[in-house]
Amino acid sequence: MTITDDPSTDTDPASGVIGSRLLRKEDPVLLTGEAVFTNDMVVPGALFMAVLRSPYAHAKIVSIDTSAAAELAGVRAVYTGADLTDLWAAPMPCAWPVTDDMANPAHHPIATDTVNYVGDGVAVVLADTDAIAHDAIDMIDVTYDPMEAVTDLEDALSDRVLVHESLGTNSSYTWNLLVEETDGAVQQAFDAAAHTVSERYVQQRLIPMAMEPRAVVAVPQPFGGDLTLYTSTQIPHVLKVMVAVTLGVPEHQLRVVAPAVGGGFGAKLDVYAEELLCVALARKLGGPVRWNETRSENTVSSIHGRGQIQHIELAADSNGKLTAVRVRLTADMGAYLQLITPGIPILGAFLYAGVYDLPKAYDFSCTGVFTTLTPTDAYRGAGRPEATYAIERAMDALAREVGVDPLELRRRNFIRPEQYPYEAFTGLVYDSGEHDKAATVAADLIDYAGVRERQATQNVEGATKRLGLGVSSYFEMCGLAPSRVLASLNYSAGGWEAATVRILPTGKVQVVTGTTPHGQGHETSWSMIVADKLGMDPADVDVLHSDTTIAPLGMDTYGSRSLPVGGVAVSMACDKVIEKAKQIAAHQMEANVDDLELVDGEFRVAGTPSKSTPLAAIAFAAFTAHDLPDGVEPNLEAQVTYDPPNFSWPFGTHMCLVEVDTETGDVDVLRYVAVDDCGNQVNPLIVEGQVHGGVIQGLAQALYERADYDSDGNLRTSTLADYLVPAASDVPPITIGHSVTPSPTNSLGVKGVGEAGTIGSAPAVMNAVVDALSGLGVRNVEMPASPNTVWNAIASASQSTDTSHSTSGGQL
Ligand code: MCN
Repeated sequence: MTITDDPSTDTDPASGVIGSRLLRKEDPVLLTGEAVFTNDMVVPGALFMAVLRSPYAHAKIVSIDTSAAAELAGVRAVYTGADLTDLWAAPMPCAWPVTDDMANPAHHPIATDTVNYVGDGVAVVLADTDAIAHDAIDMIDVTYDPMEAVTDLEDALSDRVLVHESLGTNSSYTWNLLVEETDGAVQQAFDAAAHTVSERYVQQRLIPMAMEPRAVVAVPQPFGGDLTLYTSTQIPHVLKVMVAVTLGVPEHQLRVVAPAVGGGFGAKLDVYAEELLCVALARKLGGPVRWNETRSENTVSSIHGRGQIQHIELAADSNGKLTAVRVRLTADMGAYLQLITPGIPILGAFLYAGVYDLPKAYDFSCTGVFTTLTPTDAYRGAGRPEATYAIERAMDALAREVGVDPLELRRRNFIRPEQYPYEAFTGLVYDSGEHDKAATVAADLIDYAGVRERQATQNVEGATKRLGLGVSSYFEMCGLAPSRVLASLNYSAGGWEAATVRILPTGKVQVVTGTTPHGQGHETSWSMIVADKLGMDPADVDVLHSDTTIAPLGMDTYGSRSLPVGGVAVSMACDKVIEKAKQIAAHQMEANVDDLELVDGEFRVAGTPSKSTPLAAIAFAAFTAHDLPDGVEPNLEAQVTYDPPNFSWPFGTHMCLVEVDTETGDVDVLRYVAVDDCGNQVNPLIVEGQVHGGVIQGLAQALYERADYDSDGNLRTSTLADYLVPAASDVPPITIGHSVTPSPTNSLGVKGVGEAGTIGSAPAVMNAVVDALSGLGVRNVEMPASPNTVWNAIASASQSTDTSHSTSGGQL
């Protein structure tokens, strides 16, 4: 793997700690194997749970015989769904009922009468060891009456076979967003357009594949009703509320802790059956219960991502300036609605016009459809990579239609810097952006003009190694808040975040954050924010998180929200602490509060630098409380709960250079350039790490990964031998460039970056692949662009002059 950076474009830390490339505090324990993951926890007396999973995608459960399993030595209990119905106070939660009439079948942690996907839980065993529990589930005898599987989205839409008979339909909901300046503006724009394109793209299902599968340990206290749930989750705070509601556990007696998580990528932003089962069974039996997911189990029992069929139409004037966008989506919900399943495509609904200046002529509709496959839910980017893919692929199609270079077409359409803050067609206000600048940095880094010249000489008739250059300009809509805007989308949670900053008597600092880092480096970043504010060493700041007893208030980590919401809350809490400390300092220094300033960790009287008191001394004085001004409480601590005024809108341009071998279909990524503008950067090293990981995830969707099902609903890619996660040797050279356009909506001027790489990359790669083959008549290649798929696309293009519209079915 070669990852190269362009140091000339690094953020220059003008002063202080923010902007410096501090190594992550989190890494030593992870790299030395000292970190404690949930499954590392030693819990004496815990029973091990194993789940028997359905081998059928769709079947009635006729009978279950658990007698042999129950008799196995070391087995403590065996339960079927019917045995456990009394434990559920409510069905498993779906927190995003996107429409009032959304169909949502009741879903419990263990099936009772039908199974609806391969991997659906049918029975559980509790045993003295993990091995005995797994042996025992093999001894449970289930008689199924198989039904036809529903694996094709377009077939599912026809309701030929119903996934849930009681619903009478496979459609969960249809969500519309029609924005028109005047009635019929969209159709009028299409009627009047000089150019139109109509494209169909398939977002294949992906398996998130975090480094660690999931694990759960539920520990009830021996005396009293308190219970601690340790789990590999991104959302301990949200989970706590949901466990309380679903199981009827008194919330004040529940503590949820996320030890080292091992990556989540959205898949651990959920409330899973096994979490509810462990808590319910630990309470029922009065002792600890634990569960550890195997890798193959993970491929069917943790959520999948993407899974959409996208139809996008663009209308443009004779210069290629967009005049209307129409989108029709069919989104695969899988068998059930998990925590935010139905909302994922809706998160993309606002981005199908990308970074372009579109008049009020936008027509979006999405239908969520049930299939007999593993439920889908958030996967890095969650709706936004899908939207970006569609608009960016369609912009290339439009460029071919208009007959201009794809970068030039984008430049004609970019929202211009002077239009910011920009009220978009949807009514959302984009905070800041310089799209042409980001595109120019990217074009310079990849030598855009030079590559176009090389193409002219290399991609000639008969050439078997063809160069392709792909462009993708994107928005990453993140830091989703304020809460009242989320309410208007029917989203059940808020968008705020909480932070406490506590200066201890000796001057060291504790930060308590409601974010739940699981690879994003918040301990480092939040320390840097505090160090910068208080004028101290980041090593003297400790960041506490991921435990609902230590950090009772929080909304957790997803949607690239943690810095623009949680990090800003930390900064605001620092301001509050400084204000209090200033009052104490003024009192002690017999100075006017307004004359004091905090410089390099000490309060100085403006104009009299010799008169100063260290912040640490003020902290000690606040602790002893011997001599505080009237009305000032002891100790230095402040809490802030911050609900931002707006989303944050990072953006950027990615470019990819590929060489495609037309004889083998092999795609070789020669260069990759990512220019991501996330406003001011707290730690450019972490930003780059986030971008690298994200780019590789998008590249993996473009070239390698696909959850491949047969028509009976069996997952054919249930091991890492079949599901092609890219290896380090598959990763191309990545050049990172930056542009920095601060957000005007928060005091740090920051925007999120956690999903940017994933959002920008898949369309850049696929546009490059299609660009390489455009001389052969290829207009579309489906993802993943495996050698076989590419070779077939070339072969069918040679038989047909127009392959721009795929005619494959609705299987993802
Ligand atoms: N950062 C910065 N300056 C900026 C923006 C971000 O220094 N202008 C830093 C932040 O301080 C933070 C990190 O970058 O340390 C990411 O911040 P942010 O963009 O706020 O994103 P979140 O922390 O909310 O992370 C969520 C995001 C998502 S949605 C997924 S999915 C994802 C991702 O982060 N999953 C990950 N990155 C991951 N990285 C790892 N290792 N593992 C995962 O599961």
